[in-house]
Amino acid sequence: VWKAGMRSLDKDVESITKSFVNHVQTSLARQAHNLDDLGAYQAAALSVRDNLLVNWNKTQLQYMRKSPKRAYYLSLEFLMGRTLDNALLNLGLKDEYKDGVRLLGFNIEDILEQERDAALGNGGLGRLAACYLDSSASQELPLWGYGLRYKYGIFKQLISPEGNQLEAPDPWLEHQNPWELPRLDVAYEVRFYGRAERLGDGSGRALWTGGQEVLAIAYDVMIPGYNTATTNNLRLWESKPKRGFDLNSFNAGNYEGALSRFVVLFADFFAYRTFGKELRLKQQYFWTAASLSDILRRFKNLNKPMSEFPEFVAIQLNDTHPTLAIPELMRILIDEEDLHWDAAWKIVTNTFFYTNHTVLPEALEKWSVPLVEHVLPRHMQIIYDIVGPIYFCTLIILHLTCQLDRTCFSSKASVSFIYARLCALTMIKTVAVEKKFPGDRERLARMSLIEEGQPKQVRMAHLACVGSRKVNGVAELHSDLVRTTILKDFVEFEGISKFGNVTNGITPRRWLDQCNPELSALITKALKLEKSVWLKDLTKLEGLLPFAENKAFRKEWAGIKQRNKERLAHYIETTLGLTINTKALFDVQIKRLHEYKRQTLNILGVIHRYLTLKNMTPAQRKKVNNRVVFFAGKAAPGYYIAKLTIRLIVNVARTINADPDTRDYLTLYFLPDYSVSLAEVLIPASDISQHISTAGTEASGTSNMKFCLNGGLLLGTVDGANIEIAEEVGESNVFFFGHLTPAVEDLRYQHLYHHIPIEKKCPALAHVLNQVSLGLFGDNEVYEPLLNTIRQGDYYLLSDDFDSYIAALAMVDEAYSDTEEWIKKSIRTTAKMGKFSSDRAINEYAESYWNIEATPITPHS
Ligand code: 26W
Repeated sequence: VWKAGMRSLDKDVESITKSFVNHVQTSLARQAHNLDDLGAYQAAALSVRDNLLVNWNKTQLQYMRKSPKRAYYLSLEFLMGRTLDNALLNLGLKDEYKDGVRLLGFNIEDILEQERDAALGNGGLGRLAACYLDSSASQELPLWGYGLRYKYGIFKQLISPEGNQLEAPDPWLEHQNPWELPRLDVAYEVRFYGRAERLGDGSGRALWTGGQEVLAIAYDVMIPGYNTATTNNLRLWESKPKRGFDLNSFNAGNYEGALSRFVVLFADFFAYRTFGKELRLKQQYFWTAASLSDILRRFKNLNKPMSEFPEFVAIQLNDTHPTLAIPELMRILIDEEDLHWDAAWKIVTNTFFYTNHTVLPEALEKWSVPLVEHVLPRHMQIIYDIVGPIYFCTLIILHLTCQLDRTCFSSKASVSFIYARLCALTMIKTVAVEKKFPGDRERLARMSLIEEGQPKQVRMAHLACVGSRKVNGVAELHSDLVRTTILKDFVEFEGISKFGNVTNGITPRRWLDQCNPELSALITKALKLEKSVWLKDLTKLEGLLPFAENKAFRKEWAGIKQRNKERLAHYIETTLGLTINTKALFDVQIKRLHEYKRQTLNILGVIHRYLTLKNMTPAQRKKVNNRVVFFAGKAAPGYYIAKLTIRLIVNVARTINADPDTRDYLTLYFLPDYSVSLAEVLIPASDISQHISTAGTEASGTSNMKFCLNGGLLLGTVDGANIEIAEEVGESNVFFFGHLTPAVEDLRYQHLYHHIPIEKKCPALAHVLNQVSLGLFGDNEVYEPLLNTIRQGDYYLLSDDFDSYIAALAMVDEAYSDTEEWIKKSIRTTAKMGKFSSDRAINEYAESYWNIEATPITPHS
């Protein structure tokens, strides 16, 4: 009876309209005749959700029945963007819904525009997580995401009349969210603070009591695969006070006390600057503890011995943010499951995988020891116990070599426990290390999980590394840098095979088919393949190569780029009231504002172009390519220099867009509030995009892949995934400039110790800086702190790369003048982007890291 009653997919227009009208009347309690676009969006979303649920139920049921090994992607960020269009595409119901809502008097495009972005993250790392969810479902891999159900997404960016970034909250859940399923029955207790007392029986076990307990409640988001029934899950945790609201404190005006039982959740990576590091640490623990409880409960349903945990579970740590999962799993296994330390450690180190996403020292997470001790006393003990044996063994050896320094002993480690463990330890390994590096005390200090200082700090990257089965970077160059810089000592200690690379990828569903439907249709026509074939095997794009020689095809290709520019111009006209010259080259740099990404280099290049144009006669100007430069991106609220860069861009735009001498040849726009949805309009419209980080600083970049997939050419440095893009598309199809990674250290040294005044070193740049200083763009003096970062120190090497940057821009102009050749480059670029599908990346993780297999969901189960 149950089976007969089971719902199936709405596949035809009739059942779609029926379910739509049904939701209008029942779920929304509204009348069909006065329904607005927002209501229509909600009804459409609810009816699509019913369809997703059919597949979601089937998928979860089959995972339960077949118990395949599963992978879990722990990420503090998921930049999902909008869901409706993607769900329709993946379900294969786009045309049906388009027709269905039209019959009811609506336009699908207008309905799609109603949806707010789910912006639960900051940038590349969060969007990567979203692409990986799409790919894992599309590849039928049993993977779940775990994250936080933030009350506020990343802040909304406003620009003041002076050009300053202002931040406004993003209460994205204000209107109800049709894409989440509250699971009020899935709840776990999470403890903070309190006391941890070792049992003192030599077992290393402890009792953690007291403190504060909160509840983690699950909200599920369905993740449909493209053209498959597989529908995976993203589970987001919300926090609730455990025993009701503290009304007494509340009424006494002690709001903070009353609220302290919640873990208020902010997506903003930098919110902790305002709301305290303690909040961020609590968020991290809250989410990892809830996720682990959930994973363990699912494993226990299998009735397998704990030692088999790693055969059924792989946990991916997206950067170091979830690293507390390592001591937390140790705590559960030892204190609650009664396992011996070594057995527990074996399980842990076969379960976790760690991906590093940056080598910038200021972005490597460290937690102060007193803070961890206060919030998570038991975890601090465990971290010391992880450090202890390695540390003690080596110390004993150092003692034997008469180098023992008593201050090295950590008072917090349980000496008796560690001595007990010492006997069991594989001394051979330590002795081998000692043999290899006799008495190398500096190495010990470098490798420690605890950094000495006031206060001492836990180095999360080291903890993630020693607690994981494998470690990887996100592009070849970056993975090399991980191996040779931040984790060099660990490579020498543990062997190189633990340290791999998985070059990032992007989902071609959202980043080509959805955002550029015309181009997708042309590709389908040219390849003579079903769209579903090449969208799932992106290397098929190579079949476009011969079409670069086909004039009629080139015309179609260029026509699409032109219409995408017009679509962007229309969007800007309607949202910002600005008129854009669509007959110009569109030059785009969109990403988080950061000194290492060098938006400053770009804006100084724009000023250089402006000054050059000013010096030309009208006749000379007429020969110059028209150019429209777009910037978009958010600065961290506390990042003064990045905010100043925005202000400079906005004010340069104001001046040059108003200059009658030049405005036909050069205009500039800063588009506020960059988001996934804005990227979807900007990327298909670009002729050239800029990825110009100082060599060795951008781990990978992923928007570079998105632009190239959409036939935009790349202007960049030899950094991150730019290098691999150039390898694929050929260096003749990219515009590279600037110093290479190995030169960077030397150049920085020279800046410090052999300073050459900028006027001498790079007169063109000095001239540009002086014009800004002289107030050409208003705001006298305001920009000095920004300009001085270049005049003094110049850590990101703008003065070293400026001349070659200007030369590269000139090459772009020259290449763009030859329209037919340019279109050929554009076609060839798209054709060679197959490698950068996130399907390829997720399969690499599945095979070489997690050891999980595709688990197809049979439609009739
Ligand atoms: C100091 C700036 C900063 C702040 C935070 C850099 C990096 C972070 C995060 C901890 C990590 C991050 O977002 N890294 C980005 O990850 C992307 C996905 O792998 C890469 O494409 C980007 O190059 C990398 O910066």
